[in-house]
Amino acid sequence: MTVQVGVIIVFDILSTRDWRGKRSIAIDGDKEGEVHMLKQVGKVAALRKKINEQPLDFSKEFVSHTSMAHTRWATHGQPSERNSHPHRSDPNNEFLVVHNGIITNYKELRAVLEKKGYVFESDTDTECIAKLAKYLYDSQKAGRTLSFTSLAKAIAKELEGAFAIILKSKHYPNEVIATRRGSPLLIGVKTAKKLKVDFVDVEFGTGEATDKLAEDADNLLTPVDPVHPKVHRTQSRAFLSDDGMPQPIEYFLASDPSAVVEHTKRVLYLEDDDVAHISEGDLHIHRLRREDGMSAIRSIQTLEMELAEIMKGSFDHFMQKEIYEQPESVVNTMRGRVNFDDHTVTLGGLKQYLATIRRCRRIVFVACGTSYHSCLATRAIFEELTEIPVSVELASDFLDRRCPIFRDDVCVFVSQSGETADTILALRYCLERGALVVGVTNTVGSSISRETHCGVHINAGPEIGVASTKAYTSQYIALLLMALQLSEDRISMAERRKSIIDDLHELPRYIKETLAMDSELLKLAKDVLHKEKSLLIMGRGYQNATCLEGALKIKEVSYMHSEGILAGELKHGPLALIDENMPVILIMTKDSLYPKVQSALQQVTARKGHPIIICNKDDTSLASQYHTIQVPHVVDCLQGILTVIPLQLLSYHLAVLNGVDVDFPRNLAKSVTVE
Ligand code: UD2
Ligand code: MG
Repeated sequence: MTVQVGVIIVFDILSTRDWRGKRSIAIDGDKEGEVHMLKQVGKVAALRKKINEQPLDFSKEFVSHTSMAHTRWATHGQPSERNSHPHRSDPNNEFLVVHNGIITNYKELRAVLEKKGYVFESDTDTECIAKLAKYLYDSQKAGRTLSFTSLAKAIAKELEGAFAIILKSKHYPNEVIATRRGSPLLIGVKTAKKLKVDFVDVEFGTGEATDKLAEDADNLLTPVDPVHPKVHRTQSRAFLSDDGMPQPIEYFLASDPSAVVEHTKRVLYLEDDDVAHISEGDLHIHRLRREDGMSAIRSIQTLEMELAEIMKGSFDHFMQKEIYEQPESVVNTMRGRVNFDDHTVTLGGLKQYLATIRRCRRIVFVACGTSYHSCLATRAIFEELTEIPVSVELASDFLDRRCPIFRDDVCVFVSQSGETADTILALRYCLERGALVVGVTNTVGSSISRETHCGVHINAGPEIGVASTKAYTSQYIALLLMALQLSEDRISMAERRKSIIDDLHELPRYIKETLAMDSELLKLAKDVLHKEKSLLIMGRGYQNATCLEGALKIKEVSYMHSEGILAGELKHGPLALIDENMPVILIMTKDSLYPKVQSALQQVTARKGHPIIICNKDDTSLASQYHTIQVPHVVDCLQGILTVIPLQLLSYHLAVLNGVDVDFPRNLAKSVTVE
């Protein structure tokens, strides 16, 4: 009986939805040991086109049992064909690997392997895994055959950092290895008939240590599993059908369930350091040794959810998920750009243009909505650090006014999607007038990214909720990094820059602390604000942008009226609104304007207002008299990141309480591609 077996590997579903970067595929050819590998930068459609253009006929059926594909741009190296996965051990493609995560000791491994004569072809951290595989394979004693599993265990032992890896090799035809540490990896199982049992037993090794790369690779040969790969093993119980017979089966290895759900809803999640081996239609899961408390089975679960739900994970809405992603998304914005030890910032996208920007007459920020607020939030620090005059423009108004723009202006266009119509029109307008145009966007390959001279990708990851949250904090940081980079030659700013960079380092921790107040904010929304018709949010200086952004969030997702008010403007009009019934949030963090905000507080309380105060944790004077929301204290120009988060959470809770479809509020679209 022949059993059809297939293994398909899809990494990073978000990228297959044309999110960013580089795409590639490797599949076995008809001849023994033949592997076809195709790589393409750009969208998945571009790879499809390239496949269709091959002299080799890709529309015919290959008798192939395994193939791998990768769709992500990595953290190392430019997105280019050279840097796309799979990476290979050598020109004969003896070992091929796809990888998510970061190998932190890749420089050391690369140095060792280069000494041994390996020639590296890419700038990636991943390539060292393929080279290491070949090195370890080749150094086994003649006549002994190392199983693919033992080899994989030996490789994993040498790797540091976070990884999910898929490995195939012409030495182990029709076999695949999958292992992980710290990065997600799962196996989808597709069979025609029901499975006999819904779990796979974990097979524990004897625990022999496999040796360091630098030492003799002999020890690697400890035959944990010395069975020749070609020899058919007993099939594990799980993959027999109800009647106990082997059955056709397909496996899908992926980093995210959303990648496989269209093929199968039966998935099994690997644990850290599991080594999954697929061969001859059978899946075995191995571990080096048995650990206390570690389950001896991996259960095959059925995904009950639809695609959107799977991507939301344990959150109810994308907006909520994205708010909670901020400790990581801000790190992704800084990753590879900030050196916290020597207090320097390097934005690769601006390198060539720094001198031009420093020489400019003024900087004009142009944006809409939340992106406009991120410009407002960073304007003061830009002016302080660079000493270049900065103006901030709403794209629609900028165009309406046909604002004068000259050759020595630098115009910065900020947009999450990079497709905001008004912002693009303003961009083209400035381009025509000879200004240097700079983009700040979350979307690689977007119109703004392509049409600007240079720019910065904020790398916040895809934002799906219509109300922008993590893109705001990442734009904020990207703009701040720009100011830091532009001012690197100013000795007088050294201390200031150092204190900002030190606090950037602590920011993820502070964001987590702020998110921990969520239940308090839910209570505030439920007990106090939910019943109200309107909410005023006041502050000044760095917090003016927070007030406007907080009010925008509340309006757009909860449909409650809200207004951000510059506290300095109170007595010029808004004070007339204040009485004992008007809900007010006052942002009063400890910076140089604190005394002025104190006087705003007095103006409000003198009219019998009862403001809720967003203040710093170390400001104990307010808590006894007012309802306070306490956020960690950071350097003034970063404080706005921590004050906006409670307002994001509040708006989210108000929206849910009001029964709004949070991710898709009425009348609004994610990318506003119309004027
Ligand atoms: C680049 C790579 C990144 C990694 C890193 C290693 C891209 C997209 N990023 O990140 O994958 O290899 O180098 O050092 O290749 N740009 C615009 N307009 C915009 C935004 C960006 O023209 O609105 C340009 C920018 O000037 C640069 C390129 O796009 O030439 C990439 O920008 P980036 O911010 O992603 O650059 P970097 O160096 O952080
Ligand atoms: Mg460009």
